[in-house]
Amino acid sequence: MDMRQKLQEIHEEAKKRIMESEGLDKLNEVRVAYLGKKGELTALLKSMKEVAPEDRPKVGQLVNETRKKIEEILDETRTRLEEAAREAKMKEEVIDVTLPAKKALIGHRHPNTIALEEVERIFIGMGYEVVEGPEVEYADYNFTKLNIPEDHPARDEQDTFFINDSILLRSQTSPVQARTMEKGKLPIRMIAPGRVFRSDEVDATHSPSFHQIEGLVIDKHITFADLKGTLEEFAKELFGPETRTKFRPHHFPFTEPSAEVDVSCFKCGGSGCRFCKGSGWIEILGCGMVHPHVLEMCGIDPEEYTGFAFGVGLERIALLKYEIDDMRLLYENDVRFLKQF
Ligand code: 2NL
Repeated sequence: MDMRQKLQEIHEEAKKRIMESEGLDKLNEVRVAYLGKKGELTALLKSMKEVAPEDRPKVGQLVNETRKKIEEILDETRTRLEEAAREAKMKEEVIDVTLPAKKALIGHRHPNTIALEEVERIFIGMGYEVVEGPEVEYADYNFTKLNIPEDHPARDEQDTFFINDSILLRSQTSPVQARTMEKGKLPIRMIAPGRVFRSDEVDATHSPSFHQIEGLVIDKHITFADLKGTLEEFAKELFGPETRTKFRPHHFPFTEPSAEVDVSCFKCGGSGCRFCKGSGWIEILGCGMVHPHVLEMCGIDPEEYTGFAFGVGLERIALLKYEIDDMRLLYENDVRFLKQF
């Protein structure tokens, strides 16, 4: 058979098979079949000895040309197939940026924390220190040094969680202040925030564990006027500049005289509403001049120094400020509740 015709046939056939190749693997098979060591073109070159010597250069050139042509189509097709494969892969990996993102649930500061930080900010602004102390206390610091004698009803098992005769879960944060006074570094301007415990039934306004912030100022010449001015300023900062305060006589064993403080209702301004139960006033704290006996028991000379103290329920402030009607909501830590403040 004519060499030229044979080569033409191989070329046509190879071209057809290349065009029909569906992937890079198939294409490689075709390349091996025609251009490989045992491929058709190689076989043809080997059969050159059958060609007349004078025709050999011409035939050799033809074989090489055919080889080149086949290589060209192979290259083109490989590029095309690679491109197609790349595009298919891209399509598969495409990111749908319109898909809604997974919502990341973030935590939230507790209303107690927000209220505490607000109270701390106000008193730090007036030069107070924030001091903390143990939740498990000696009855001595929780009661005796605060002028609550052995037979006082506040010591009753009904109110206080005792660990044994002399150790208990503190029922107020005053022991922190008693400890500070005992250290003897005067003057004192401090607040003591923290968890306290009382054996109360749970309801909308009570819990066996809640938080208190107590304040204490001890210096020479401290008077009830200092107490009034300080707490009036505190109330204005906490509830707004229009807030008025009312000091009602009261009794605490650790202060004399003592008072309870009401603030004008920040909802109705004092005219009376559902929030203040029609009275126009809301009770927020207890206070008084530190009892001389307390000063004495804590190592301070009441002839030289006087002082005032006060106690606020943190939960009470949080409930009022954020208009929460049930204290139990503060202890559930439901994010749907917490994220509202
Ligand atoms: C209230 C009343 C009060 C104090 C706490 C106090 C502490 C020391 C000495 C004297 Cl070390 N007093 N604390 C004084 C008056 C009232 O709390 O109703 N708290 C929620």
